[in-house]
Amino acid sequence: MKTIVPIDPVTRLEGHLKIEIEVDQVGGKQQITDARATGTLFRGFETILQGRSPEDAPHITQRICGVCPVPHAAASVNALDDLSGIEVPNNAKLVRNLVLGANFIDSHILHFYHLAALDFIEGPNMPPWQPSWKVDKRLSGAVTSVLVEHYKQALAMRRKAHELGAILGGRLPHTPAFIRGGTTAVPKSADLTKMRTYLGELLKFIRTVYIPDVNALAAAYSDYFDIGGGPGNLIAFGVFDELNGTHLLRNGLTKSGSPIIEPVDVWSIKENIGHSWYTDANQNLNPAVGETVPQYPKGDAYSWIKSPRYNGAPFEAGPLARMWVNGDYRNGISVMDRHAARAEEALKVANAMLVWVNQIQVGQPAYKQSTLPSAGTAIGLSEAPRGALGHWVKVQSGKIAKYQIITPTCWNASPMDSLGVKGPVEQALIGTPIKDVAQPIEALRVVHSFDPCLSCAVHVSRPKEGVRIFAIGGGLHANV
Ligand code: NFE
Repeated sequence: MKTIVPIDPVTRLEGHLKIEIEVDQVGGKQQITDARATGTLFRGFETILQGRSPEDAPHITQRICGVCPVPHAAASVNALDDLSGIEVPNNAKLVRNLVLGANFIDSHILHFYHLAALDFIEGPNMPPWQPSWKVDKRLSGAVTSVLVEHYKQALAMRRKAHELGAILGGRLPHTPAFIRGGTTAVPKSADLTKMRTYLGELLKFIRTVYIPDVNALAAAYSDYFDIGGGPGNLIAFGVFDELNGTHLLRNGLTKSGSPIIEPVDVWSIKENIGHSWYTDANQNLNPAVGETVPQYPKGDAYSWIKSPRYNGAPFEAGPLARMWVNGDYRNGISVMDRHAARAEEALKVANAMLVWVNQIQVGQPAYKQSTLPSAGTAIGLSEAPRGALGHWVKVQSGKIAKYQIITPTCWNASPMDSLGVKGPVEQALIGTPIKDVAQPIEALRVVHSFDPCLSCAVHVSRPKEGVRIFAIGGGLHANV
């Protein structure tokens, strides 16, 4: 007999995600036979940006999310640099890499210890860790105590990553330093010395604590190398400019986990809204001409997230996609491979940051003056910790006429498209064994492995308290 299990909200992620799973017996095994992922808030940032100065975009788009603001600044300044037709000085590339890299390290440590690990280990016997689902916790009390201790250490490490990024970012999480043409930071020798110290501490933690803990979890839950695969299509836009014109993590995509990597053609990206609460007039548009016009309710739509598709197919974005495309990690595509690739990527980025610190030329500029044309279009591609991030901007009469953003969680947690093809998280859930439908922890393990961030994927804009103008889909509602 089929059981429908709603998990609403899914906790230990940023924002509001609802998962509905259908559980049934297949070949004598109880497993997920269908799944729906719902982003339950509307993102208004595209409309907020219209009519603003393009120079505001790096600062406003960072407010999309407190976990990955720096990538939004990076994508946005990439678009504005492109619009100005300039290449920023080497020091600017390095400063941007270092601030973004600090955000990656912070985010990856956060994800493993504070968001995902508690699906596998029992937290301390007090709120907010209890009550919890008591099912399939395989690690001994002694190993669990060590991991809980590392959970606390990880908080201190995240603070260090923030402080590291703030040295040249000015402050984090939302850096004011990323501007068109470069950065506001003027690196000094003392800054570089401080950064080396922070990086030494973070590298030690990644090597001696984070990666061994992921390995310990992987050994105890090795069946999770066969659970949560999804469509097997991986996409990466490329990130961290090297001074030789390449990226530390290259641009590319692969279909069905093939080792053959193709370059990403951004014109092959379209946002399907067949099951998203947006008007059907805007079906299947490339983000360069995309629209964000809400329509709620709408037929059998079930999410505020659109469905980005590449040549019509869903793609997974994230550390595993980047590391696979780059040739650094090709063990497989699964729950545990996502954790392993994320930890390996943290090490790769931290090591590269030491090189970038040494490449900074004190006294050389980190900013190049240029003029922003009063009209034009541009694309800013980057990578956030959770995956491929794109900003598409159109400027008219010196103001933003159109702005579209596709975030990693839009790729990963997208709903079914108009052809009935489900998004990567939904596909990854199907086939997952479930021991106890009242405590479907296995589903959470699959969802969390993607590190979803619904703040990035969907947002709500809210006028002042008491203002009665907030309407979606034609209805008028009091704003309380
Ligand atoms: Ni809000 Fe984000 C990242 C972006 S995910 S965390 O990483 O962009 O959609």
